[in-house]
Amino acid sequence: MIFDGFSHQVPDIDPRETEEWLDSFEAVVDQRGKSRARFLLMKLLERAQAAQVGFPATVSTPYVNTIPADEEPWFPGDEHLERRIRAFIRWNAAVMVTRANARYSGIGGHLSTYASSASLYEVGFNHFFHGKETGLPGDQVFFQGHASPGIYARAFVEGRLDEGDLDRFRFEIGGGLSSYPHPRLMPEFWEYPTVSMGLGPLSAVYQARFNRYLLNRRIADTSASRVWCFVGDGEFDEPETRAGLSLAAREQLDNLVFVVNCNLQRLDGPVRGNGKVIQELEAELRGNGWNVIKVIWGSRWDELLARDVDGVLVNKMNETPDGEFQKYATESGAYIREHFFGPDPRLRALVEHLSDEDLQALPRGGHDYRKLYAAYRAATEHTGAPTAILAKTVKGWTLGPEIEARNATHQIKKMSHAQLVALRHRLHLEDEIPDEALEGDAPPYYRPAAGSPASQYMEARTRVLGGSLPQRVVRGKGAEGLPAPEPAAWAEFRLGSRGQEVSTTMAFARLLRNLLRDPGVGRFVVPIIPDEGRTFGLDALFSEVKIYASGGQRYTSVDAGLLLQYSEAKEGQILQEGITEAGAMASFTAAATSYASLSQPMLPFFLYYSMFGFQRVGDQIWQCSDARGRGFLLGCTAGRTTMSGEGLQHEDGQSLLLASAVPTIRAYDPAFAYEMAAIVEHGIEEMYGRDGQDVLYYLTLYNENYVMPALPDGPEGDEVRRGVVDGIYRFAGPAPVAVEPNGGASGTTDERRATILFSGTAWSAAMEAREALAREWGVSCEAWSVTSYKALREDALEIERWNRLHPTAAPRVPRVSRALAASAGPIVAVTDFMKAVPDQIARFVRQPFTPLGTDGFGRSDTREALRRHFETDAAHIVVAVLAALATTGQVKHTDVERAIAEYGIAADSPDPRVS
Ligand SMILES: Cc1ncc(C[n+]2csc(CCOP(=O)(O)OP(=O)(O)O)c2C)c(N)n1
Ligand SMILES: [Mg+2]
Repeated sequence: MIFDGFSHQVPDIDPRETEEWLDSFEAVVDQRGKSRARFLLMKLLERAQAAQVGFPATVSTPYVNTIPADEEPWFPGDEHLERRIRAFIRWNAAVMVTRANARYSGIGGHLSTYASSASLYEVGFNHFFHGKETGLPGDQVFFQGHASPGIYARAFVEGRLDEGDLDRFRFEIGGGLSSYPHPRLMPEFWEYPTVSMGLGPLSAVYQARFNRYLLNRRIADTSASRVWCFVGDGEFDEPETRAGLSLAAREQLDNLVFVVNCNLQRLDGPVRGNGKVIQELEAELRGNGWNVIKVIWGSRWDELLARDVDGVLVNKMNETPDGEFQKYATESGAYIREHFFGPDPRLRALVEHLSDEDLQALPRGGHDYRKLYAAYRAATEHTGAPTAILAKTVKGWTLGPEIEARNATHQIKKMSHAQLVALRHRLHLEDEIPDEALEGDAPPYYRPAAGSPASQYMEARTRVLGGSLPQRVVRGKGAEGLPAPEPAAWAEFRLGSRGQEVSTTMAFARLLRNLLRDPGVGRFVVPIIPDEGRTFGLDALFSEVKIYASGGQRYTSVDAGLLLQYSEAKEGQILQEGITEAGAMASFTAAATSYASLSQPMLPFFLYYSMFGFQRVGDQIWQCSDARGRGFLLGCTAGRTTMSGEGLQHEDGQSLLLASAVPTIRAYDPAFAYEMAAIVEHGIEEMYGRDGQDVLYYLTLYNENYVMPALPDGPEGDEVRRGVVDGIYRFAGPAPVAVEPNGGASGTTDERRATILFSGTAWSAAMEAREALAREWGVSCEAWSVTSYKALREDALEIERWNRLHPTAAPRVPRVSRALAASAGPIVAVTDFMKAVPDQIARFVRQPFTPLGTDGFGRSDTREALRRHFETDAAHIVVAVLAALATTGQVKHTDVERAIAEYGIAADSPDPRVS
């Protein structure tokens, strides 16, 4: 009981009156039973609400429809035609999957998810979903991924797809219809990838929030747009599905509707066999402040409920677990009469006038078009909170007794001849599908003729609603609408930090400020932070561009009056998400795809602790990439040894490796401010320049302070900048070697050459080693900055492939091989990330290659101790260079041993990867 003990905290100003109320309540419980007591309490609460007596929300209501039958609105559509259209779509969806699996057994597809939700979609398509042809952004609809066959089937019936398209469902190579919603594969159709359970609902919440953000900032008119998100009841178990619920209510997102397809089943079996998923979700959503509309029973139950004067029917509904309801969906009317209505004579009497067939046909609310219309209408009229429609359905509905509500239904991918004949009968399609057409492997599709009443009706509805969905449109692609920043934004980074010690994170914060101040692009920049703004030096922006707060700042900030104050505003620009990388990533995706979804290019920068990016929200990054997002991910406090004082869970040495798996990520590990600035400048140009590419940039940013070098002047500087973007450039040429090498290392200095590659903060150890090698060991090293191993590897793989497929043409040379062709001696590559990061290029250089990196769990200590531990400090670089030279005889093995001893390296200490 949530109020247990609660009233003791409040003074009782009239104990006698209290006693009287409690006594009468107890009398009701004793004499009339618990149901009656519950009913009276509900009535009281309703009265309290009507009288505006504030009271915490009750989170649970009886297991009946939220909208009473007598409050249902008039249905404005043509019910008969809509039923016919639904039948056509149902048929085509089932046939499409069946044909695909006849052609290639195992190609997959789903029959029963859409079969359960056809009415949920159709009421939306016919009456609520706004398209994009009015010039406004329209509605954003997130479809359940596994319902895709039905969405294609509708597009076919509308004439947007043809039979050839449907026959290539899941044959994606060469452009067939994609298994699930993938904008990457079908960029003119799907907008939102949803199939990784939970990501759709999370994205939908933040999309609705982003629509409000753009509206409040007066950047795009999203006032007429609504976000519809179709969610499975099983999908609700994903933490991501639940992750955005409270934000949606807090932000009063009445532009958001969740339609939860409560077919009571997931893949393996019931979602809550022993419980009631609808009741559970109702409580959770109401508890979070959502408006919840339950659509549990179809119209034919209305009459029974009206006659349920003593509440036995509602009681039975309340008490029956989902597992039983699932069973009833597969059983005969006689079984239902016996087991559901049977045990209680009053209940049995209630359905005496109904035949067994009638009982079996008592439908669930999610298949009742009028009930659904009423719910959608109420959802669109509700203000001040998001709405969730909990619609009870049967998984596999209409597909026949072998499929409907069976535990295996999710996996059934084919219908037999007999099952198709039964489906045709159930859908009343005998006139449309002749018997002979059902012989053989390829049951026919059906599309109403152009000009037929069904076709005209669909066209008219689509016209009224502003165009068909789903549809992905990119208007004003590229630079239109997003001006390039002025040169002043970048200028200072070419000069270096002029003696001042700064970090790349600080430099980035400055660059972000410059971009925000840019007269053209500034207002389209979206800084996104999950509660680490201060850590990354962004707190100055709080007062400058303000934190977005839909209701403005309703309190006096504790630091009001100070120069740097925590300022929230309705037109604030920063999305301060709080501690939710998942939420922040969903915001990022909304902003990164806004050039398409809302025809409004935006420039998002999402800054986070690098460890909590690819590792924590990797699937969302993949989703953003699928959605063709454009924007910048900034992995701050990067490196396994650079951020001292955190530890195993914080010290990131793998994000660059994880990033290497995402095809559209450009991953960079800059060492200096001018590198970072050149990368961002190029990224903006690549995303929103002449031929706008759907790419995401990932930059690691460190918090180690050092003097940032200046970019060389003139053409040399231009070449460096090109190298930075391409992934590699020479930072320092061969070091002059002392004539008398200290310690008498053997061999001539001519032979003792080596190349050190560094990235990010590893630059300082690399340069220190280069100096020591020249001064003490007679080895002349050049040093290269590798800003992107990923870019170099991708280029090399592309060229390798080209060479393989063009055997008689002159072979091409990968960029990295060309760059390092003239570099002498072995290569030692040092990074603050795992060794696998530099290893990405090892195959493409001719020199012996030694990576030094930070494999293993991170830990807290000083940078020096950590770099010694992970063997990436200058001493280890020196030893690695000498050891590599020793294998070719330029250095004696005993000299390497001497170096190990001189630097105090414990040769037999455990490998840091496993220690
Ligand atoms: C993250 C993730 N885990 C697992 C799956 C595999 N999967 C696909 S559909 C499904 C069951 C879906 O059940 P529900 O959400 O109730 O949808 P329904 O088909 O019943 O409408 C599962 C487990 C997935 N797609 N994504
Ligand atoms: Mg389900």
